[in-house]
Amino acid sequence: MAAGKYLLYTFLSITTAFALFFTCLHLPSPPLNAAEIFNCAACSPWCTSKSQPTTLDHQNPTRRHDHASDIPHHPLDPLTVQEITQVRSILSSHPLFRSSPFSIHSLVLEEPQKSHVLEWQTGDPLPPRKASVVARVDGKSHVLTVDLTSANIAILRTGPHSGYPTMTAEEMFTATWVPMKSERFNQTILDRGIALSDVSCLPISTGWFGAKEENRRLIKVQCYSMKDTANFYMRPIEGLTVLVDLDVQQVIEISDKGKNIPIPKAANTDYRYSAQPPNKVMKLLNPISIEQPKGPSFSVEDEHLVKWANWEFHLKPDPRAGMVISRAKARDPDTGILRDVIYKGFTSELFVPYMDPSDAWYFKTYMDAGEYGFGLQAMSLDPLNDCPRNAYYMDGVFAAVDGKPYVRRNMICLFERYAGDIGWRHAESPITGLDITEVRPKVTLVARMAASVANYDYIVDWEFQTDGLIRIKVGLSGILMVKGTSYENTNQFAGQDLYGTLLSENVIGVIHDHFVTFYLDMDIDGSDNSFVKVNLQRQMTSRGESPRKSYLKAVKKVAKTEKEAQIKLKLYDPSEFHIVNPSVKTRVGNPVGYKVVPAATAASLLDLDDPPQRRGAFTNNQIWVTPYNRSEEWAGGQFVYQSNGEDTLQTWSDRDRGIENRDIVVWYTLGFHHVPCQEDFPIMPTVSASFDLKPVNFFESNPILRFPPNTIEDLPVCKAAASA
Ligand SMILES: *[C@@H]1O[C@H](CO)[C@@H](O)[C@H](O)[C@H]1NC(C)=O
Ligand SMILES: *[C@@H]1O[C@H](CO)[C@@H](O)[C@H](O)[C@H]1NC(C)=O
Ligand SMILES: [Cu+2]
Repeated sequence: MAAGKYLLYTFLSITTAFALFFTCLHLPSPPLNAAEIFNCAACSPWCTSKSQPTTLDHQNPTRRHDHASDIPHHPLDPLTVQEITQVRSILSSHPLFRSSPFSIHSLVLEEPQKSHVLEWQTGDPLPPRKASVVARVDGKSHVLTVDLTSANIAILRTGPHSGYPTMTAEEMFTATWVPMKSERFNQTILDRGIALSDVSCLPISTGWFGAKEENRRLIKVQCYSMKDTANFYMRPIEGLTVLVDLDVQQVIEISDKGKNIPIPKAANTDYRYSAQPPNKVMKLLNPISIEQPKGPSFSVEDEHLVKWANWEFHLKPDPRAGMVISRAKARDPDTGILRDVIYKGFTSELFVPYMDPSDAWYFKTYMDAGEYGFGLQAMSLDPLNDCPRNAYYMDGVFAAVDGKPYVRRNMICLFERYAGDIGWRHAESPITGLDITEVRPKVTLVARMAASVANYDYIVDWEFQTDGLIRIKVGLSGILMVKGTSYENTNQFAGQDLYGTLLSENVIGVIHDHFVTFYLDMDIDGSDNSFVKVNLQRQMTSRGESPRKSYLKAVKKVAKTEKEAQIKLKLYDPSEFHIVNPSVKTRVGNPVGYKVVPAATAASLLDLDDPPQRRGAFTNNQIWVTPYNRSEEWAGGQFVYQSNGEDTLQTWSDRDRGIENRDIVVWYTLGFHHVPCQEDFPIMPTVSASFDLKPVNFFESNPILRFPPNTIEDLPVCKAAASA
């Protein structure tokens, strides 16, 4: 879902900064809370504040790391504060930028050629540092490469082309004020009995619905009443849509079709703890946290290189993708060698179409990464609630509209997760006389971010397991985008299509989908890989062959070209989806591989020619495989805003290029159909879905066989009463 921010923007920025300071003062990493000190006084020393691990000083969430002196250490490290400043000064001396006002829509590291990154080893000098910049000057979008060493600027592409760059936070903010430039807008608000000071507006991307909307950057602004609640999303001023020109920030058109629809009441909409009636607060649980008596087992070197158990990977924030995992390698338990698994993985695009064709709703078909910036919308994580104790927090360093660097604190967290699950086990029945019980607890490492794209919150987890599995999970929470209605009870509209569910008096939760498409450049033991469909087929036995009539047979088929790897999931015609390295075999001769393991998901049911689906065509299949091409990273195209769908994963894949035994990229789309229900009001409990990347004949045998079990000596109890 989408939308940046509104009238509240400045206010919120200030409170966010304030909250961080609050955090700093009141949540130091060693427990200083009186109860904790008391509890720990008599216990084994590891849980006192003195013996908290200090080796990972930087994992203190409250560190006020000054990024001014950061320097890059790895070819994939994001641009530093100094580098962004340098790019800005190179740009400002270029004729293109000197003569006219400009806006920077993206300013990120231009990653070196993959071959250079693969050759690079710790200690080598870094490949030349370059920035990739998307800027708008005089109504034209430009894609530039800025070389930081030579100060050269290469202009790669200049508009016009289908679509516009990601909006800047500044223009989203400005757009929300534009309606108030209109006397008619003000009058409409007043006519509905709402004070202008109570109005909060959202900048809503317009999608694309034909030629009449082209050659002009547009946004639709819709508003809410903030009176008596912080959850203004539940108080829509329904049917009022202001079409705004995003470049000149002027009202183009006001559509007002909801005059008779009441503003839903404020009662029971506030979700803040502080706003709950004190006598109704439910303290049903004791506080909980995991214990790590010897400290966490991961380390983060040079800010971005993560080492944990048998994994190593590079992790960085990105303004568009949110979080990027690169060069993920797993250590082979037999040889001790780090083996390539993923070259690069990230959230490439989202697609969130609403299922209401009426005037104020039809255009709500968000593509959050390319339109709003999935990383730009990721707010600071809340220590102890968003991520557990001992988490490491990574800041995002981004460029503002004027090219100046700014820091988004605690944007990503990294932590070890023990959820009480089992890594592997076996117990022998007494009849064998063997008396065996062997169990290993499952501990994983999670890299997490949470994007708040206005009302909605997307939690993205990359969870690494010691057995080689990687689980990629998306959690949906936050607040529904709701529609005002005159109905107060379901008995008032029998048989009528409301496009959703009545959630509360005058509030409809509109049906919608969420699709999240992941880019997965798999490099299994090297770059040249193949994609193999392992189709499970019913095989009939021949007459008299067996008491059985049928069994299942695995039929392997290597996809030779892209179209053979356009996959729609089918429960009654199931397949496994392997990415293998045909040149590297196990001891017994299987090609080493990983498989994509889908789980509960949803597919788009929109008509393929519906304009939103043309733009979101990357959701037409759940899996795609393309040959590696560094220009093909964003599934909805580079310029997604108002794009018409001519540059998507679908168009690339339809070229049907060869994908056998070469460097390939796998794309996976995770989907949710969301039919809102009353429990989603006034804020949604998290709903999650995931998929796995799982080793398949990658290791010679169970890679965690030799992990030791837990013993009581490893896990002393902090306080006797604590476990009672
Ligand atoms: C509309 O109301 C706002 C808030 O009171 C005010 O700042 C603005 O000037 C008004 N617009 C017009 C055109 O009167
Ligand atoms: C790489 O991608 C770009 C953008 O889709 C395309 O123009 C180009 O033809 C592609 N190159 C190859 C070799 O497929
Ligand atoms: Cu939803």
